[in-house]
Amino acid sequence: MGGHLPLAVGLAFAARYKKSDQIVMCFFGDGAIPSGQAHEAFNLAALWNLPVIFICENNRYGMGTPLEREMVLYKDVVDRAKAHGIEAEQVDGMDVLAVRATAQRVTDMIRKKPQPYFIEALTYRFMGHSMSDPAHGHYRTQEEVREARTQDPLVALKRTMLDEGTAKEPDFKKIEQEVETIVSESVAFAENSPFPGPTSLHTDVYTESSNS
Ligand SMILES: Cc1ncc(C[n+]2csc(CCOP(=O)(O)OP(=O)(O)O)c2C)c(N)n1
Ligand SMILES: [Mg+2]
Repeated sequence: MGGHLPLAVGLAFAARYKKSDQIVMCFFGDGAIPSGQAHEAFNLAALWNLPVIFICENNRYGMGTPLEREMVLYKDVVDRAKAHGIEAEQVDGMDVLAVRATAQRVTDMIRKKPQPYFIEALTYRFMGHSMSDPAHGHYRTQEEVREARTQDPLVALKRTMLDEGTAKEPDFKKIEQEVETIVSESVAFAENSPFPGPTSLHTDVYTESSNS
């Protein structure tokens, strides 16, 4: 958790070093915010003005712990980034089109003027954190989850698209069937594949040499 933030900063440094116009987009949960490596990453990204967009999916809980029980002086997560001199803004993470517009505007801006940026997407997790966490857990009420479900971003987008006439009900049925097929084929592929051998341990992790 949070271990990839310094990697994102390293990749942004590589983009700068190679004089490419690449931008790194780094996604993580609210649970990563109080971790040490997150703050080291924010500090270096700001200090070296690197082209990395930090995107925090703030769903109000790190596993079963509400944010206000994780951080003293908890208010807005964006303030943590601002404290390191990183420009930051909140977006309604339940609004697909708002997230898209924000991502577009921020990437356009950073391509013109490389710098780190922080986006806090305010969202919610309908399911438990993992298999060991029941659907609503002991840390929140069923009512809270039910209330949040009324804001489901996919349902809301579908409603907007139907209202605006950009898609029709059969279009969604087709997408749902395609997704069902991809998922069941992926499960069958995984279950029918041999277990990876010990020699695969370093695959895509280390490389002996690379000129690319
Ligand atoms: C460095 C580190 N510390 C602690 C953990 C244990 N841990 C696993 S998930 C988690 C919280 C994750 O919170 P968040 O990123 O908000 O994800 P969510 O529960 O919302 O899915 C913690 C503390 C970990 N995986 N790594
Ligand atoms: Mg979370």
